[in-house]
Amino acid sequence: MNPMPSTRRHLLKAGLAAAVTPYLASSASGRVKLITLSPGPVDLEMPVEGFISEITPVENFFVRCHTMTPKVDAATWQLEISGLVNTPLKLSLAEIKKLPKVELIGVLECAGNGRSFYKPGMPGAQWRFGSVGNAKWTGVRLREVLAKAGLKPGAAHLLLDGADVPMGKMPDFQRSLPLAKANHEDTLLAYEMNGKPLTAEHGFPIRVIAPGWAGDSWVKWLTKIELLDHEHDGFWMKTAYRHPAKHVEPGATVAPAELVPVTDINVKSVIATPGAWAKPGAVLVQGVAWSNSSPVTKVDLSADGGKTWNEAKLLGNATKYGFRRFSYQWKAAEGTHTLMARATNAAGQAQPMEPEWNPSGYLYNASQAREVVVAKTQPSAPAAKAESAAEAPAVYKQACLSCHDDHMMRQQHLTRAQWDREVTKMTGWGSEVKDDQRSALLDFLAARFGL
Ligand code: HEC
Ligand SMILES: Nc1nc2c(c(=O)[nH]1)N[C@H]1C(S)=C(S)[C@@H](COP(=O)(O)O)O[C@H]1N2
Ligand SMILES: [Mo]
Repeated sequence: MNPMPSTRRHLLKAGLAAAVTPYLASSASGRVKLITLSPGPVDLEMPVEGFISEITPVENFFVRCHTMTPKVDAATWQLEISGLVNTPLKLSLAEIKKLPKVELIGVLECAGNGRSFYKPGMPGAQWRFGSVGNAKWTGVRLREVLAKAGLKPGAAHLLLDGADVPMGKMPDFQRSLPLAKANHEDTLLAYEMNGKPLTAEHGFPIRVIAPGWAGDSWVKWLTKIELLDHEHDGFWMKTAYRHPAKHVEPGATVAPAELVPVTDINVKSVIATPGAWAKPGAVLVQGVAWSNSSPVTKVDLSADGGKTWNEAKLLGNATKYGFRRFSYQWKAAEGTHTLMARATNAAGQAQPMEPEWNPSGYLYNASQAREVVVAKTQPSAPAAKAESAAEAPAVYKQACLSCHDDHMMRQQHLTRAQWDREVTKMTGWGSEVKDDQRSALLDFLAARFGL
């Protein structure tokens, strides 16, 4: 949707409209308590205990929003198809649902999943393992919708826009999808997730399903498809969601010309159980593995930090794009051990031991090292790190807490130079910081939310 004027009133209204679903912890129902990275824009991640079910319940499914969650009225909602088409169209939800119904099980993973593990770190949502989930999506093939409009010669990319409205002067979240991916039989416009209408947070009434590709292409609250003869040149295509095509050294500065859009996700696995402590004897190691459009064929397990490996058992259903469960019987002796899982896909790609660092921290898939203390009794939890008591200057409250709260800052671990660039990004989006306030603000950000 087009940006609205950046009035203070709009910012306040957007802030109040941020609906935060109260996720409750309950092990009986298989529900886990999602970790709140930010209450608004809503960013929630699934803790590792959730990586136990093949299909992720909607209540356990991570949420990633670049701006406030829009409220869409299904009765008046329309999908507009325009640009290089023979017949520009506006389709209602009922008209879309008349097309052949398709079901697909597929993993949705945020490109930034695992960002918090990269060293050196970078700004952005500091995801650990859980900005990924696997759902059954029900909808229609995107290519069937395109066929209704008929493509003109030269149509090569689909500009996708949702009903979400940017905050302040931030660029609208708009993405483009190459025609070949849009025309793939598995690329859908979904209206259901796990057999129920999409929830507001997951894109009601319609979202894009781009199996095998990272979440940034899975546009939510879809309202517009415009056929273009070029890749869209907005911020979320040309600046965000790009990574170097070749290996770069950690911490390197990479020229924009060296960056390509993020597409395929990587083969990966997460260990759900045991947690940080287990009793000596037989311990069941369980988790899930997933991949891009080349399915997982094997998961190896190590209980000695990667020195020796044994094949884990694959459980449940083998689907092209879904989670694959695994388990492994571990004979655990007393002591501290490092469990690791390493998934391999049909194309022969395997998880690396070292992460492939890139400037924005995308597509992390290094093998997870899970330290487990094996002892008869549970050790006491290590003391939490005390927060620095740096005093907030007045400018912090006015300039930084008007769109979102300090969850956004608390999760970062940035140097003063990185905070400087972050403040430039935010002032570009509408935060007001006077020249003579900037230094005190940066001192505070680096002291309170620094390395
Ligand atoms: C005009 C509204 C607005 C103001 C004012 C604002 N922010 Fe933000 N900020 C946002 C939005 C929207 C996001 C979420 C972006 C996303 O999810 O991609 C964000 C995200 C962030 C993040 C997460 C990293 C990132 O870049 O996405 C940090 C850190 C942050 N803001 C810090 C600040 C600081 C420090 C200030 C004060 C100098 C500030 N913000 C003022 C809108 C604002
Ligand atoms: N319109 C719109 N679509 C969007 C987003 C957004 O902010 N706005 N976030 C994207 C990103 S970055 C991800 S990872 C997925 C997250 O989907 P989920 O919140 O349903 O898990 O939605 C994508 N679709
Ligand atoms: Mo994402």
